Amino acid sequence: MKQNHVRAKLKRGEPSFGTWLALPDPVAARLMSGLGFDWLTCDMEHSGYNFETVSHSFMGIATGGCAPLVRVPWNTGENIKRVLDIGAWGVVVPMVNSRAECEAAVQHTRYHPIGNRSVGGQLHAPNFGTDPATYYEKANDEILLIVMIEHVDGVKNLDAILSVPGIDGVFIGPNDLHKSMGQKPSFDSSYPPFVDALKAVRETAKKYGIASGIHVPDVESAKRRAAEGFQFIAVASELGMMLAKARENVAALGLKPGGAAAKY
Ligand code: 3PY
Ligand code: MG
Repeated sequence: MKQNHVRAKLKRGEPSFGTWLALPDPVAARLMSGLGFDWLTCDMEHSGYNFETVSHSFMGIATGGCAPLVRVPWNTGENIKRVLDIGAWGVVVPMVNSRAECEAAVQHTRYHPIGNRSVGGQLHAPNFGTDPATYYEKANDEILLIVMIEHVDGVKNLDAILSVPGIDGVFIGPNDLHKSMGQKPSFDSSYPPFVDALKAVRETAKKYGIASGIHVPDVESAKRRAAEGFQFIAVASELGMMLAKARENVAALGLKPGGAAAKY
């Protein structure tokens, strides 16, 4: 069975850079997979991805040597079981605000004796280059489980959440976190409760021997967060990168949004 290089890197204390996939498109996923990112996360929470488009995208991602991950739409057994059964190497679980919610994520993700994931599915074993029997034996050691802290309630309960056995890391959603603090959604700010929360997440993760991570909008912020000690770092999304480059080209040509359509 293939080793999950992302989980191994995080366990060794190294940073791991990837990006979000927001276009529910297997062709885009295939093309993104060969660029050198450690992992690609299909975002089922905030995009049009469904189980079918995720499973098709995984085929391309696996070919490119990237780890195929999914952010599930919500922390439910059905979501987590189905993305793992179609071949995810790991799950990112949004909005985990309490110990009970974190324990539920572990139960959904891990097979007996750690959790109660049901046995079944066809695509998990081939996506790890193995047979089902080996997959069932080794999945608990290879599947990456990352819980998201993105609400003030999660920050309040950090110790209770991050001490749950069976999780590999914690990932900060800075936009939701700002929103829960009554601030405008943003990837970064100098708002003191936000800055303190990031430090608390990093230090609490370290205390419990798990990796911390965060979503950033660009490479400069990715490097800065890695230098601070964050390890699981998501740099924007394929859609964000496409639009940023397109905007740059449009501006360089002196065009304005809607200008071309209005003329012709
Ligand atoms: C957030 O910023 O809220 C996120 O969920 C980023 O992935
Ligand atoms: Mg969020």
